[in-house]
Amino acid sequence: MPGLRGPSDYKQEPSRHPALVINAKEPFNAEPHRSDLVSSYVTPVEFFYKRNHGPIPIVDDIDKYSVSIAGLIGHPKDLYMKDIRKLPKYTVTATLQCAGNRRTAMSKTRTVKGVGWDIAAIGNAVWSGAKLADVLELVGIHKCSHVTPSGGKHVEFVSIDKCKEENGGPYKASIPLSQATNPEADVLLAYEMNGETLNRDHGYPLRVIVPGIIGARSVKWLDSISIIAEECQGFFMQKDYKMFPPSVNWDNINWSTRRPQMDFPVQSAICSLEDVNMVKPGKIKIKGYAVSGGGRGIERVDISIDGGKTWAEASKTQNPGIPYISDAETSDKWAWVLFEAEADIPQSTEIVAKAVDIAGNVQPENVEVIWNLRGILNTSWHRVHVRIAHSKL
Ligand SMILES: Nc1nc2c(c(=O)[nH]1)N[C@H]1C(S)=C(S)[C@@H](COP(=O)(O)O)O[C@H]1N2
Ligand SMILES: [Mo]
Repeated sequence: MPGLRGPSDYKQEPSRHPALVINAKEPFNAEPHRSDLVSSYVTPVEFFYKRNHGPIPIVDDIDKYSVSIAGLIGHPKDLYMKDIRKLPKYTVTATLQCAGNRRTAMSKTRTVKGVGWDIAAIGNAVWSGAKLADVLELVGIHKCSHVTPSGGKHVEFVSIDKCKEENGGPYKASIPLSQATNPEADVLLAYEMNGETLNRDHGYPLRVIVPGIIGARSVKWLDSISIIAEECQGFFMQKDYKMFPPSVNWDNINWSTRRPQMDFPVQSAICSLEDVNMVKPGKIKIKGYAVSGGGRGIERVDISIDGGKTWAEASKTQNPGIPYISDAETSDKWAWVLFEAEADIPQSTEIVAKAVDIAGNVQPENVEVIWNLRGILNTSWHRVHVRIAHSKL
């Protein structure tokens, strides 16, 4: 692709904030400290987790950069940035979460394979760009289509980065055509993040944002779009990011038995406390995030200060000054809520958070029952241990 290129080494990586916790250096995978994650509703770009599978691509000439759209359609087309910017610009606040978020805690039950993430492989940003539904209309695909006349049912996004899992080929993923062409699904080809031009780590010059599903489908550094009959056959759709039952191990795994994970379940985590914090006896603040997939709002966040025996409800917020209502038009349906509770901690204890979404889905109590060999979707109750530091009189 002229204008955009994927390097084969790590000599030209962008600079990153020194406060990030680096889980892997090459490819670069990092998350903020949990306490930095909940200091604002919108995650600052420098504190937004970075999840890469290869070296970061380079734009040599933005005027030459184009996205080709081809496959099972009548009129293939190359779209330049100016064509994409000409389409109506939409702004969507959406939380992106890596399916591997909280993997390290799952590993403690039984070893799992993958980058070890704490609880901050998640972030909430304001994304702006063109709606994919509008882009696809330019190549003759109507809004809310399930299939194109020539049998296209999926929309594949192909990048330009060199990934070792793809034997040096690019990262790719697909979503159903019905989601891609549904304006209400808010799928974007985004060129801005938090009101600024997308930076290299997050997909400059153009990335896909698919709200409400695992981050793996929001392809960065978009090079081409292909309308295909079956879902994408790439590594990250077929040999990764699938959820297996706890009985499946590396000796008996059969990848084709499971669907690629798309939607994510209800999730929450406490970010104001580390495991194990020493706190003074008395009132402490318990703050964190809660989010669910599929645009399902958060109905409730329950907090326990006795390891899950008794519970109290936390308060929830999104935008300052606007009360959060789980299914209201005024709420950001694709975004997390931040929660807060105050509690008196008389003795050393386990503090627990669990969220409930508007469908009544609740996080599972234990990680053991959802353990899976790839360590994805750890949404078990989040627990932190605090110890009381008794000052000597
Ligand atoms: N081209 C490309 N797109 C990609 C990836 C990648 O490695 N290459 N990683 C995916 C994964 S697994 C996640 S969780 C998100 C992370 O996006 P971020 O780095 O902007 O937080 O991007 C997705 N898109
Ligand atoms: Mo991910």
